[in-house]
Amino acid sequence: MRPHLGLGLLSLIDCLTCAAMTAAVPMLLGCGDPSPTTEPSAATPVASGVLASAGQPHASASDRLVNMNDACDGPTFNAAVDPGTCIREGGVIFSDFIAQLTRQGVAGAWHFAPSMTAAQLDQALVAVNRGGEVHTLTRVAKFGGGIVPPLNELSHNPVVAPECTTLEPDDFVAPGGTYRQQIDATGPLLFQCCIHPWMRLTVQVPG
Ligand SMILES: [Cu+2]
Repeated sequence: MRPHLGLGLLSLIDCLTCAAMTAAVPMLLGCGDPSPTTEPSAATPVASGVLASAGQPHASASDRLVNMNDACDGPTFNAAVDPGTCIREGGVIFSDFIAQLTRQGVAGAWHFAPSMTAAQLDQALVAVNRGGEVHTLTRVAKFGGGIVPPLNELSHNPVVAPECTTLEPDDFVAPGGTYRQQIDATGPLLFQCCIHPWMRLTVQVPG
């Protein structure tokens, strides 16, 4: 019955991570009341224009939609990690999530859809969080670990992606939230979730 140790550890470190970032990130991994971090609307230019890139927020019919998916089971995730970690029910229970990660290095229901796409310069990626947990869509030079050490370990991502260490509050996309990322470079662009580092997206942008 070792899950207890594992869950306790995850919960502890998760909460430490959370506490450490609380000053800069009011709502994070479920340590606070969930509230949408990014709620773009026609009247509100997307705050995430402030992202890494200097590109301007730019609504377009040709935006590339990316779904952020997960299958967390609220009751078990909230009990194991923190209340508010997961707002959905009826998915993968926490111990199965950990078991999948332990066995495969990924929990497949936690993914971006699509995981590969193509886009043109000047288009934008629009990520919509369809899951029950917070996710990020963070552009990285190289895929790596995120901000939750136990998940890095279980997913075999020991080297933290530097970009995951400089996240801004609006990089965290709450369930139901939306996040916009302007495409401002060519080549294969890599994006990952800085919480669940096996959630990855590659965008091919021709020159
Ligand atoms: Cu995630």
